[in-house]
Amino acid sequence: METIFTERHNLRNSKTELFGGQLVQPFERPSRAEYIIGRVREVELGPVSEPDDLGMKPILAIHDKGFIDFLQIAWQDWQAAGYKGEAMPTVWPARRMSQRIPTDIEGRLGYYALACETTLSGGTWEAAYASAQVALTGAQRLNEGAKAVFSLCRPPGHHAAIDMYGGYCFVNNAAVAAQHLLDTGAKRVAILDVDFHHGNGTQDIFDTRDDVLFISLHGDPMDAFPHFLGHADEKGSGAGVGFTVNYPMPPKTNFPTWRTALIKALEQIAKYAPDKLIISLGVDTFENDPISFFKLKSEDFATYGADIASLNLPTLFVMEGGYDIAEIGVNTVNVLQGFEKAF
Ligand code: OKP
Ligand code: ZN
Repeated sequence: METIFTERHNLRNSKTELFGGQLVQPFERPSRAEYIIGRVREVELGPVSEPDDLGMKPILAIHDKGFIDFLQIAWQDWQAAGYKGEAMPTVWPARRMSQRIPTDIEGRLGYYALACETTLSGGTWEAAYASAQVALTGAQRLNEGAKAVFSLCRPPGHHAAIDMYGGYCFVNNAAVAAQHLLDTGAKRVAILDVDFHHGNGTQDIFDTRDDVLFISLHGDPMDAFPHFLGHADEKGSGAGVGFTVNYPMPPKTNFPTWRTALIKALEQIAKYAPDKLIISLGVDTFENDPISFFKLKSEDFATYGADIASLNLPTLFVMEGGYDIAEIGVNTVNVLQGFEKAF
């Protein structure tokens, strides 16, 4: 399997994350991608290629122009305001308040952020742009006939909505890739999100649509980030009713329980008969993940990779989360090898 990767992910290297009331070193850090690419090379998964540059158009096919403009200018405006730390919001347009976009940078941060653990820092936009190109290049490879591709995206994307960033995400890489596939011939695309966290951004982007089936397996939002989306009764709206499916699961969920939900999801995908499949691949379901509460073991990742292969669909793996850095390479590549051996 070919991997798409660029060192430009290193441009996303913020120094702070608000966690437990303290500013700590971010869990989402550059070494994550280095461990993954290291394992890809160690097991000789396949060639590693640089992304092509497909430009801004496919990003703006998903995201609001004002939001993307904001991501590009926010760090400069924050510094110009004289602040010493990294950029984070302190105020939001909460219930019954105005949704007018403020002029002041603090107001704009609150308008465009869905969470404040994720700071904006120099290079963030450049890395997020490159990450989207990694996903888009993977989608192009499927169009050229590849059976499966690994887009080693960093920063991740599934929490990013049309006009909101947060949860370590800025541009929704999987959504941008899905739209690109639809714009280049696919009639239907399925996105299966196996990251521990609910893919609120992806769900929101495709909420009203029937040309993308979105299915997510995740920690119950009653107990886990992003807390305000991902309940089992969210099934899509308008023309999209029935094309959003959520499997929230409780703390300590083990692989047999998780796999039962996966098998149901795979049956729903098979019935939908998409032209292409995108996996939002987070390995923070691992038992030792520092910020998550599922109990998957390293060998389980290979097992479910093989389960996904049984769909026999052209498949794009888009990297999302996973924070046990020592094991992130093994767990991620186990999914890809499990898939390849069974495909
Ligand atoms: C990004 B991805 C835990 C706080 C978690 C943000 C998590 C973002 C996860 N107490 N805050 O889905 O892996
Ligand atoms: Zn996650």
